[in-house]
Amino acid sequence: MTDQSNPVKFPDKFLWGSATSSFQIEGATEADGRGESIWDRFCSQPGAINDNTDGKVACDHYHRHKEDVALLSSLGLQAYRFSIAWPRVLPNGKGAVNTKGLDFYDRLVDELLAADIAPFATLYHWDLPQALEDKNGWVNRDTAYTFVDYTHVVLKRLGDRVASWATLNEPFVSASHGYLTGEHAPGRKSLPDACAAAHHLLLAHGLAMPVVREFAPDADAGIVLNFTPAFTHSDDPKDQQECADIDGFENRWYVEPIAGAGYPVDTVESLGWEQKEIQAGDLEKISTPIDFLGVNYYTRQTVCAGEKDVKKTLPLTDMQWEIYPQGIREILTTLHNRHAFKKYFITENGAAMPDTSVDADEFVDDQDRIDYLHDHLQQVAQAMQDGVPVEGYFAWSLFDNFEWAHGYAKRFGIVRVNYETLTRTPKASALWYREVANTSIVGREHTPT
Ligand code: IFM
Repeated sequence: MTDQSNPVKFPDKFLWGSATSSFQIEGATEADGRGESIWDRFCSQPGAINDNTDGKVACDHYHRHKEDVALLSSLGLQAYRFSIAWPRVLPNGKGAVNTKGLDFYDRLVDELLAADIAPFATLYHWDLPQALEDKNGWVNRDTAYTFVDYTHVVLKRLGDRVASWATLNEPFVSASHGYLTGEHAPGRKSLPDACAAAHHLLLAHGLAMPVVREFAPDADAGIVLNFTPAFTHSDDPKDQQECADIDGFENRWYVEPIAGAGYPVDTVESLGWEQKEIQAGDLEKISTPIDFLGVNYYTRQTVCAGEKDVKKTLPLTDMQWEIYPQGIREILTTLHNRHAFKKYFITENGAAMPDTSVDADEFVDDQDRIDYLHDHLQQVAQAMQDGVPVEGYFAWSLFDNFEWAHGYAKRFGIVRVNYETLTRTPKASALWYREVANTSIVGREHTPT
């Protein structure tokens, strides 16, 4: 462990932001012509969401975006990462454009710019139009081309004002949780389908990149991937193999084709993926150079062949995820040594915590979340000292919000949301983070004013 007691100063131009996604905060799922998404359909299936909730209201950001931008501004944040809901823009996935849906993002972007906050947009954060899932979703190659048409529509309208575009958020989760384990929408369970979906997601990314560049020549264009390092405590070759397979399936499967190295051969073999979906030229398209890699990091995983629930030895967040701050440095240095992307943003990092200490004013004194953010940021600083060009950090999440299959039970926000009144109250972590954003200094002694 490095000594984390000394405050660390980040470069002045380092960007401090916070992140959300459309389905998790917007609500208004039936407003102004929005079409149905796979998450609306999934939530309606009994038992799919642990607390039987849905995204109909969420944080009601769709109606409160002005207030929310003012909140970002009061926290002194310089960048805001959000996603665009495909079914709000194209209710049937393709064809007729819903102008009112686009108008919403237009207003949001203008409000951010007026507040001097750089808009970081993600085109796809898991809310596929249900109409496309009805045609086999991401398992259907056509969905990749339809994504390009959607990108066109969005970029034509917003390409002149958004600072940074990410095509996809965490394609691993879309493919694996959506098509293999079924714990996420659309709730399907097939390894061949998950492999096909993963390939078509990556193809969609590669095909959309030139469109982003054409309509937003001055913006950065890239993709956001999640990384969960895999460890084993044992020297047993079976455990080592399991570890390499999991690393291949979750971490290397996406970044390696993007970096031009193709799919990890060892993992392709051990999964038995026949690669029938790969057509001539696909890998070239997928490896179109990116301006930045967005890195989402939360935890590590410990692996033991044949065992599902390996004993966790580190302190846990409310997601029961081990807190392993040095993992963010390890991931960044490994990625940079292997692939040397031009630059990196930490596009998500944060923790669900129990938030039990809510006072009468709804203030949450979440020292545990501050510790988490502090310790991870110190490791980001170490990675930068190691030579990794990291240019910004987005705390996940700005708000408590809809945490997918967990519903509203897990709170990741630096700002508390009361789901009855929809009141937003900055937690202690938001005040601490405001100070960080103001000074670019990350330290424990740094008490918020
Ligand atoms: O809430 C999610 C987010 O949508 C994608 N990355 C991980 C977060 C926490 O689970």
